Amino acid sequence: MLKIYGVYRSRATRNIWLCDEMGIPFEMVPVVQANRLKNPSAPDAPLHTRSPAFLKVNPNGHIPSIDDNGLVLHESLAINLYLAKKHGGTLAPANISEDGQMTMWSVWAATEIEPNAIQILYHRVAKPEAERDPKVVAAAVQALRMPMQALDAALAKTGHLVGGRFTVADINVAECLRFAQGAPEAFEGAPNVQKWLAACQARPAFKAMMAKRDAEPAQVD
Ligand SMILES: N[C@@H](CCC(=O)N[C@@H](CS)C(=O)NCC(=O)O)C(=O)O
Repeated sequence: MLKIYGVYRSRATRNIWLCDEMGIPFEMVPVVQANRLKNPSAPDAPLHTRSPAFLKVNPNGHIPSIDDNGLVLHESLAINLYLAKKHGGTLAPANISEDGQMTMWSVWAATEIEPNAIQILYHRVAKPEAERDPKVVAAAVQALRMPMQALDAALAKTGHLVGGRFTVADINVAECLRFAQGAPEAFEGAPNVQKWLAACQARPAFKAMMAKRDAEPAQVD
């Protein structure tokens, strides 16, 4: 069975959401972020991103990784593209042109959206209030203006990114953009993005994934 190394409170959500959408059975191998542990070198520490055993799986020391019958892959968005293509169906590219577009949107999300969106997550939601810097959020929101307008225009015609239907590209972009949702101002003037993201997040597979994520304890030790 497909193994997903990671925890729900990580980018593994991207792969879990896709697997739930496509009905792909998987087993979670719990690996937590080392920086969430008080003492990662304690002998009884849970498997984490600096554990020698996990570094054998992913020498980058990041989650998620997958093991699909011996094929080990890293990078959440690449994993989703691989799983969609392997299992086929409407979420997968129907031809090389769609494949190109889905790859483009996934790389776009990783480079044009995620680095700024994650700053919003850190400085509006994740960090303790005393460590949050509103200037970092303002700069990230500003940097997201153009890509957000580009996304809004791309969604105008069909409400989806590729092929006029919900695909792996929607999951990959929506998951990167989720990190920016702590700053509603980043979505101002982008009504198509707002509508599309709400529709993506209303899907039963997304809701099931988020319910499990929210049920996972935020405190790990
Ligand atoms: N580009 C990678 C990023 C992976 C990543 O940074 N994962 C975080 C958790 S969401 C992580 O492993 N952090 C803990 C660490 O780096 O030790 C991907 O999309 O899979």
